[in-house]
Amino acid sequence: MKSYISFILLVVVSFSSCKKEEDTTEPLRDVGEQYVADDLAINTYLNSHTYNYADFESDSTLSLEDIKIDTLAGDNVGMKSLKELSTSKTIKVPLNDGTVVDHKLYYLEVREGLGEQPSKADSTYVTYKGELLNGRVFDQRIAPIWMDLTGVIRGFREGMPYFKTGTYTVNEDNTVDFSGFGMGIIFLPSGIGYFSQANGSIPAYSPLIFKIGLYTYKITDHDGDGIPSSLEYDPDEDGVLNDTDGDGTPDYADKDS
Ligand SMILES: [Ca+2]
Ligand SMILES: [Ca+2]
Ligand SMILES: [Ca+2]
Repeated sequence: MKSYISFILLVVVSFSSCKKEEDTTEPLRDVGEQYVADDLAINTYLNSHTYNYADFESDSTLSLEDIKIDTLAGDNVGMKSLKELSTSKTIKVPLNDGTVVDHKLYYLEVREGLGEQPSKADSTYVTYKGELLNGRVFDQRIAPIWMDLTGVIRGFREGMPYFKTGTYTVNEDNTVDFSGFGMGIIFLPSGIGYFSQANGSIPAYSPLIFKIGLYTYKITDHDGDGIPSSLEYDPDEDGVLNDTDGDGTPDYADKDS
């Protein structure tokens, strides 16, 4: 009986503490202001960190787990910073009020692949490791998986086309050996990540780091109309998906447009 009562109490207490949390939820932050804060945090990180790039120049067998990001201190003084090694790309993020906030994505090629570059509407076979700027790993795939880029966060989708696939051979037992696949790192502000949504161990408003290995890809045609999705998805790159007939279904997934 006693334990029954304390169970009821526990349920009541945890329910009311949940409710209290909801009441104190902060209002949605301004996308432009958050971007300025995120870009500053990303630049501070890029300027103060490096990675073991010399290892990748001399050893073509290294994989994603061998990428070691470290601070530009001690033995690393004199090495190139991540900022010097990376390139930025501006991504247009349209808001509901019709304005657009430009977001910079930074990408860095660890190893140029021997194959081809996917488009942001294709399906890719990838390994990845997602980290926060504080180094905490929030997700990783050591064995490659298929990811349809139209179904992932914008920054991941926009970053992938900078990398190249590898080559592969199919063995007699139907296993596949990949070699010379591209590897790189992307750094994204929260506006092209999860923004205000906390997700698993990712707090709201977190800039994200993804180390990526791109094994192979498939050109996709989501609506099966014979036109590849890459040409129908967002060809003018304004962040608004084309919807020619205005029925709310974007062209790449709309058979009749
Ligand atoms: Ca199509
Ligand atoms: Ca568009
Ligand atoms: Ca449509």
